[in-house]
Amino acid sequence: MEKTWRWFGKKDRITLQMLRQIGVEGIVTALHDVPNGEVWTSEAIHDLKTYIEDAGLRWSVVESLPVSEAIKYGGDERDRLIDNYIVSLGNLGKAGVKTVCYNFMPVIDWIRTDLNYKLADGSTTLFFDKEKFAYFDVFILKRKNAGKDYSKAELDRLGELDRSITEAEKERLIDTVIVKTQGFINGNIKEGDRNPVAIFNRLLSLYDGTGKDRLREHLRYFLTRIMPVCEEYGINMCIHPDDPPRQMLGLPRIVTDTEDIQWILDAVDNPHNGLTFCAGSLSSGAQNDVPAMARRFAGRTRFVHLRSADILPNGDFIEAPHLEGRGRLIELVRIFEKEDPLLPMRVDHGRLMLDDADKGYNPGYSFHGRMYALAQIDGVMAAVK
Ligand code: DNO
Repeated sequence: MEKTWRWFGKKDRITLQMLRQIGVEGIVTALHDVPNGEVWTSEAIHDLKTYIEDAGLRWSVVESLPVSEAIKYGGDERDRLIDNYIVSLGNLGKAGVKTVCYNFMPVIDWIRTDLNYKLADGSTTLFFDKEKFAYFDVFILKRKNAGKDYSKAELDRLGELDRSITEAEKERLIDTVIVKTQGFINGNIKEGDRNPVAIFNRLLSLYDGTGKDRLREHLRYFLTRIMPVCEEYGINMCIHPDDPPRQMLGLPRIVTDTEDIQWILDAVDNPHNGLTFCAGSLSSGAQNDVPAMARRFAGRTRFVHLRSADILPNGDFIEAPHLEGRGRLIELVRIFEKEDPLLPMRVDHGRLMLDDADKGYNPGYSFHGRMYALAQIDGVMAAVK
């Protein structure tokens, strides 16, 4: 597979020169300064592409070209926003950047409750605590009908937690769930926004009455409209699974398991409608047998995220070391190397280790942690080959 790395643009403290030294071949990035829904111009694409190529690398994958909320909930501006999306895709196609990762998660992208979960060796990883998240839902958002999603015993425990939690802990939870994890990728909420909870609740209300079937239809509509430009330029769209892969906060999620992915690939049965095989997201769902899914969907996979998770008996999950956990990455490397030795792959997330901690990296996107994982995967690839 092609060794790629998610790089956040010219402002990223991890420079392209550093990435060349650690064996990275291709760059995964986006025009992070362009607000969601606006056109990616040929000039801006050309500028970033040249910058990457001047460092001896190539722009392999766009992650992400964000899908605006109105496309997902089917708002009035939907067609205008899809028109813009088509123009951006055409501009990328003309520049020769032809693999585009995106997701179709309403309002909230990936969800974690703890960005610095301490491991015995002193490094830290990312963690999802089911109870803390339920607390956020019921006591902080105060979401209508949230109580119905939890058992009586769970609600009792939340009540207890409410008596002991401090204001600072609440603030940290809000900051983690809807600001720190979302700000750098999603555009809905940014660092520094006042009252993120109110913004978030307003966004949630846009999906009142939108269930799984409707969201699926909106995805089908979107894909059907963009397929012609993808065919014209040979662009492969790759949808990212939901993370974690299940319904959250009363929002529908439609990329959670084998049945969902099969539905999407069949709904628009075109080779340009492909998948980002994110082993990390899929492995945090107990229903998913990750290698079996890789075997089934390898032919429509256009991009791979190598990361792994472990699910704890109480339903919490933790991001596991890359060679451990439910992601079964060694097996995946075998499957994908055989399918397409040029398939772009990036190691996803890494621990905070050595001097990563105080560098202000985006959560999950440390330098040493990811470099360590990349070296492990590099070794696995060599052995498999
Ligand atoms: C977080 C990732 C997400 C994901 C994008 C894809 O680290 O799982 O940023 O890559 O949502 O669109």
